[in-house]
Amino acid sequence: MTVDLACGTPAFLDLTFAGLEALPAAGEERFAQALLRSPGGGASTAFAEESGHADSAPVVTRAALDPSLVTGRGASVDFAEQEAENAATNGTIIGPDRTAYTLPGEASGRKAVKLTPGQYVEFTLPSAANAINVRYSIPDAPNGGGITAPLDVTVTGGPRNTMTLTSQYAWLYNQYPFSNDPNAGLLHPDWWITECGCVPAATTPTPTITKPFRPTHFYDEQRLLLNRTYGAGEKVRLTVPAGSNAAWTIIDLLDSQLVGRPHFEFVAANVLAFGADPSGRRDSADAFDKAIAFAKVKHLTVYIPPGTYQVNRHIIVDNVTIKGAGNWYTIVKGHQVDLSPPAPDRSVHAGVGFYGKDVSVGGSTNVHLSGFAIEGDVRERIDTDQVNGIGGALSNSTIDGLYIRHTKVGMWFDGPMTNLRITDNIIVDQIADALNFHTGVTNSVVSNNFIRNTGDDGLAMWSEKTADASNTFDHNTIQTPVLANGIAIYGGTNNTVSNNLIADPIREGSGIHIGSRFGAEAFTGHVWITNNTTVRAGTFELNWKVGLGAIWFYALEKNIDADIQVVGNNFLDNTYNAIMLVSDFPVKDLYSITNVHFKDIKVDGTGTSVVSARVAGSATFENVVARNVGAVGVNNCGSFHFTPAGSEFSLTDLGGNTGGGTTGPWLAAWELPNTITCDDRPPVVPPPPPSGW
Ligand SMILES: [Ca+2]
Repeated sequence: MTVDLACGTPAFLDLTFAGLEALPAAGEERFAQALLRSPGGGASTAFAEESGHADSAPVVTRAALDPSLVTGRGASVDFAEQEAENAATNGTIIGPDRTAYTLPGEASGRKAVKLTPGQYVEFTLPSAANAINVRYSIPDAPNGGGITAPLDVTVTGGPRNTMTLTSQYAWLYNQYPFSNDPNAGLLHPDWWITECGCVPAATTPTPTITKPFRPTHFYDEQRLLLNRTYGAGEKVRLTVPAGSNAAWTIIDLLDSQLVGRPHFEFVAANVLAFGADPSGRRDSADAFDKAIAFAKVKHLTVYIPPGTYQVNRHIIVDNVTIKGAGNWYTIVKGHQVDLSPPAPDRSVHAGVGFYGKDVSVGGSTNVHLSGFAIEGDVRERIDTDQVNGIGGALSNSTIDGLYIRHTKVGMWFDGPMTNLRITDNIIVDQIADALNFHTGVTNSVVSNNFIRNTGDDGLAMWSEKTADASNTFDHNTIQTPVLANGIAIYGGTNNTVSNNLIADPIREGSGIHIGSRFGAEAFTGHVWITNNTTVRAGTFELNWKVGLGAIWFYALEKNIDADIQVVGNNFLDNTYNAIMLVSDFPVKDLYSITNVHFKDIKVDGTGTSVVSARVAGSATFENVVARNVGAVGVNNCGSFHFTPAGSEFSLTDLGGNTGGGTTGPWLAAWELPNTITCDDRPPVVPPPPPSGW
């Protein structure tokens, strides 16, 4: 979702000052201390450099955590993640740091390894592998647009491969919808910005704005099939050649895996028979269309054999099955095409994508896509461009085993539509969301997908105009969305978010978000948020200048009063609070959040409180167990009237709410039901790393 927080007034700044007079005396001192912190400081430790260590026993992680801490959560994948900061290197470890606009802040685990030419990082394979994926960052060109630079890959006893790294898909700057120009002035000088706490165009003298302004989206990733299979214990060394043109190369992590043989489909409409070019030199779009038309007549599957196929426009799919040889082998790759004049849908660019028919012409049904990669060429965010990997309306359809990168949104659906199953896909390096169910998507499932490095929400349901209903996001892994949230639900009916693993959201969002905003329909029926784990979530909201919760509820445009059950979730290493319920200053007396129920929750480590309530309403708590809590258990501001009746937000203790931290039990009797404890910027106490419960 487009964030709109940068627009308008700094409401929460005003609001907090309004709240100052109501603070208890002890709180005033802490509040004053909090104000002295730098705006971007977050809960992070200062940018620390330390030299890497030399031992090389493999440390396999999931979202930079010991896998035993996240058993059963997130996607089951066929690769092993190893963080560079745990590998052997003669480079320099950067981080930990959770500050937005920094290289460690966007790294998995908030740490990475910085190499200069001649330096290396070396990973020990934990199991047999014939393929790797490297997540990395290299500098932008001085005037934007990216550079390419080499990275040598050697495995014990094997030949040298050289990857060509690129920053052409990385490095965005400035205000929404962002720019590739590091030297650009403000895109919206008439918007309030947090950096000066002012509207620059309306301020005299004009404030000096540091350039590049708000650099972000630093990382990209790249896959490589090795020449043979290497055994466990063999060493993958990534070396920056001494003559590299990149001043530095940051390695965040390595994934390694054993890729199976290509899949062949012998009785099929093979795209090669219709003129497709597996070398990628000639455009294959028309050949794909012909194969699809033939397959429909003959009731055949369309097969795309191993190869790279150039496709620079949408392939329209309806009532067809398309299979590739596997997403390591069959790559459908496009380059961006300028459209002049714009297309009827207002797109000014075309790009590769598989699209169902638009709902205005009936949508598509019975589409089954599997086993190939879609690689786009999207380098900037233009929200009217239809340059998504998958799009349109797809009812009664399946999407399985795709790998999608460098598109605007991996999969963006415009309903109404129903019964779509999306399983076992990898979506990385997106300009915006990985997946969005937009408008009336129903009875659909998104399961076991792996998502990393989106430029907006990882998985979203956006009930604009028509409610999304009876959908489930289950067992997905979402890492390092550089903007917005891991999973966001904007309105809708009877939707479920279960068994997901969400790590390292970076700014203007958090792990799980339930938001009444962006013109969404109301939440009705129930919302079930069950058995998810978040880690290192809760960003520092740069405009409000408060920390967000790992899960946050936001009543901006309507009440949130559906039956919301938050059960069995683990919130680990929360940067600020674990649970936030919030409204916005101009509407704080209009909208409330009620009927939210928290049960069987584990909170391991909060920089500040367990619960932060900055809205009118109520919630119940049962068996919410917390430890390593950095501030008072409940930050209760209500709707900021601070009357003798107490906060406008009430908590109900249903029992079993134990544990706490530096300020005692997290849910102490004195806090109930609605004691005002409003202290929005307490000192952040970074918790110890999560451990077994
Ligand atoms: Ca890392």
